[in-house]
Amino acid sequence: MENLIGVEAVAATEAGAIAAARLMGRGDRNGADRAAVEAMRRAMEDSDMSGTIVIGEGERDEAPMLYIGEKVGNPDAATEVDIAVDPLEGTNLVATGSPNATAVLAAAEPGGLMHAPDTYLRKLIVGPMVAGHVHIDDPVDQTIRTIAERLGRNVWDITVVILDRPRHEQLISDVRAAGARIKLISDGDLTAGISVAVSGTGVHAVMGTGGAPEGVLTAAALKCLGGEIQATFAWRSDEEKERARGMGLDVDDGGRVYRTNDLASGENVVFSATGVTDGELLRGVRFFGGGARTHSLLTAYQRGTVRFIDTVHTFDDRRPPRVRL
Ligand code: VTB
Repeated sequence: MENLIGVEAVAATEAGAIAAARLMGRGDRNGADRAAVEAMRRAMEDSDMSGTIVIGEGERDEAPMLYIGEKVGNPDAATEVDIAVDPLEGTNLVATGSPNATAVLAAAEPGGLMHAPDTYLRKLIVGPMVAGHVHIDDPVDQTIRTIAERLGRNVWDITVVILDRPRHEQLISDVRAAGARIKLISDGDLTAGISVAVSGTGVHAVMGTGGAPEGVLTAAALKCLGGEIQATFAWRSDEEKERARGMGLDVDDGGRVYRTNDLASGENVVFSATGVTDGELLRGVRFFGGGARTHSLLTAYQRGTVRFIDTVHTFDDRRPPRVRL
């Protein structure tokens, strides 16, 4: 299953990335998002899987496409999957041409990905060397010290990514006091979370509160790449809790810590991300006369494969692709 779905998954994220990248720098975050959504949905229509969206653009009444519960792909296909998408992670980043926007999709057997409501999660994300050695409720300085030890570095060699939000004031001062470096980002804790599991990206941890849907997608990626996410729900209102209850979640869980396998419990998990704008992990879409080139990460849990896929797309079939090394 993972091989088949992997090909479909990367085709979908590539299509979403190309469509969004066309609108880079236009100041139109909603337009870029819409373009990615439409392109990704079209790509799935052409696919050989029968999918149900479990994480998407929102609930049916608020999203015309890729809403939670929507059936996508080919209903007659033999392979049934649950799908989590973030067609454009970092809409603002594309609107301003800033780094690290990606198009993301994860798939698993039915029930293999948590149906997370659109609320917040408080997150601690670490890479494979650190997984199992930290706890989200430990003091920040202890966590930073453990990360440094596990990576064989000094604390001042550690970089933590944090969403630049007023709610993180205390966290930021704690990380500073612990002596680590911080990268404040305007958006995109999902892309940062994946980067933590890939050495060479210069990102060693993600801390703080961000979107719950992004948390599930991060878990799908980390399940395949190694590394760990720990998260607790951070509800904003009773109404949110009520909706979550309707999705079958225990909202009075006493601050339960959800781990990678709670958020992405599937045995067959596939995760694909394609760069929209250049970033630490992936290059952005590059357009040339009659085509484009994309850079993706495709990983599959059972198979234990991590593929970096460099694809040349030809838009004009009268012109041969201009393939360059
Ligand atoms: C978070 C983060 C995402 O949007 O959801 C953020 O997880 C929204 O947080 O990666 P705010 O409500 O504080 O803006 C993203 O950054 C996606 O762009």
